[in-house]
Amino acid sequence: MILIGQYDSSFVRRVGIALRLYGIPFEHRPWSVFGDAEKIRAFNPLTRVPTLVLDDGDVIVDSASILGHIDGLVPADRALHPRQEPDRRRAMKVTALAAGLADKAVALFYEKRLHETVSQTWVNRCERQIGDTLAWLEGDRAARSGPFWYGERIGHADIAVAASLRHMGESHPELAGLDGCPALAAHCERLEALPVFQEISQPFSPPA
Ligand SMILES: N[C@@H](CCC(=O)N[C@@H](CS)C(=O)NCC(=O)O)C(=O)O
Repeated sequence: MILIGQYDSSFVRRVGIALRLYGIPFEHRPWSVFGDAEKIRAFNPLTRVPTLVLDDGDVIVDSASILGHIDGLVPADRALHPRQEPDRRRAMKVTALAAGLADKAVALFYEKRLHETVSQTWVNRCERQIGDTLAWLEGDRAARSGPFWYGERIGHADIAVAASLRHMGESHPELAGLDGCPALAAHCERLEALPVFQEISQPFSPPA
């Protein structure tokens, strides 16, 4: 399979990390959504990443759909999302909040960098959504003592939080970031130190 997109996207990165943790071989094409738009469009009419091209030529778009597919390729005891309730829905909530925070960080970046007239209303809204979500995630992580969000094993929730917060910090140095979020800061530091996070990694590179 082929994973399209650069690892400075938290969405691409979390797919790459999950593929590596599952031991699923893949080819990486680090195409930029701006500089390589035509190449990406040939596989995905939305011209977005991540885009995953399967060996039979089928194409899966959107990180949640891609991860749903690859989760189904591994035995239940290796899955990065718990398969039993209520653990499953709780892990999915943390994952969705982290991915949603990354969505807002991307939207905020595009607003500030790509719009000639920046809407302060939209900026305020994104910053409030990011701040409130960070506070929720900090509270939930601080209530847990294990090395990972749900105990001894890494999961999609851990990966999504660490990937999203690295992207947020690098793309928005003007925001408070993880100041005042010690549990999240420790979580991210622990994950970024893992070999798979160091390998599947790219510093944030703004669109030219
Ligand atoms: N919901 C999508 C979001 C992906 C996303 O926002 N990708 C960005 C790069 S970080 C992108 O493709 N931006 C180009 C665009 O939206 O036009 C997912 O989970 O895959």
